[in-house]
Amino acid sequence: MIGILGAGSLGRLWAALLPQGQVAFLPRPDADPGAATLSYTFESIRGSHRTLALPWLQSPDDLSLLLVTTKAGDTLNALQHWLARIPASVPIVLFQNGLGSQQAVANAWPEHPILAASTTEGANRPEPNRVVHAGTGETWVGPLTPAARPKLAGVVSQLATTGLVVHAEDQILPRLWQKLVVNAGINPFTAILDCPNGDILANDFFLSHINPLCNEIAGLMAAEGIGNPTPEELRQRIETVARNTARNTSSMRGDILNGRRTEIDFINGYLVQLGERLDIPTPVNQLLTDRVKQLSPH
Ligand code: NAD
Ligand code: KPL
Repeated sequence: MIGILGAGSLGRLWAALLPQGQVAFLPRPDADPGAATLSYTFESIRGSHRTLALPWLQSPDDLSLLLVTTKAGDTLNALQHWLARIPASVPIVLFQNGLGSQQAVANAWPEHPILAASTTEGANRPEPNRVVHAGTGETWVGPLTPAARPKLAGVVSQLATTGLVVHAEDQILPRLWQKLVVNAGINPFTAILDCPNGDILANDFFLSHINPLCNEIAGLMAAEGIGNPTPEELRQRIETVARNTARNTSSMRGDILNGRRTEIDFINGYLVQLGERLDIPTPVNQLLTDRVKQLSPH
């Protein structure tokens, strides 16, 4: 059985596309113990609809793979509740955006096969029981702990049964950084300016902060040995994604509009903490983190 911890937009997307009968959700500790299944309507990328009723996991012993699709800030707690009961051989794939939560999980359970995924699939939940596969992309999966290395090929083939494009990636950290750069350069601006992704590009606040932001990130990447991109290359990458997703509401703006906690601590906030460890000043990341925190509940 493939377990999914975090029955939100992304978790329900994978659950809808994995072979039915082989997938179950792990309940929240506060879940209604009486509910036998989780029902929702799934709208595919081609616009077709189907209604699903997926079971809650009966026993952790049944798990062959666990996908963790909680938000970054919930992941450690959510896993803490389950990990003592999950057989130590079960691969655990972390789907969180940003950085920091993945390392925290790998450090807490170094003997487990822990993997991280970076995905450009997009899913949202316009109503509580309606999940939309809004954009299709690619998913890279790679090991975080030594025990995950021999599991990588098997995990990738299980995920590929969805029909989504899934790649094995030995060096997952640089992949996670690539997404982090894009999220750090788009998400806080859209949240602060309360605008769709594309609208940041002509805004004075973005224009006055993007170069110093990219300088900070390039300095951190060089110090961490994550390639050696120039600030200009980072800016181009950020602006290309903002143009390609111009009408999107970013996940961070969406969180603020819905009164939810954002993932800022794992995006620009992670870069601030890394800067403190490496003695590299990060005033723009700090400013963006502070401004987003003023807007969201913590
Ligand atoms: P979401 O808020 O829709 O889903 C998270 C789910 O986790 C919620 O249903 C919540 O109830 C559940 N949860 C929280 N604590 C839990 C616990 N202790 N036990 C069990 N469940 C718990 O978020 P999402 O959009 O699905 O995103 C999940 C992660 O995936 C985020 O880190 C996000 O950045 C990343 N991501 C999302 C997408 C996407 O398209 N939605 C794409 C790429 C990456
Ligand atoms: O990943 C995203 C997000 O919203 O978190 C981007 C790439 C900015 C697309 O909206």
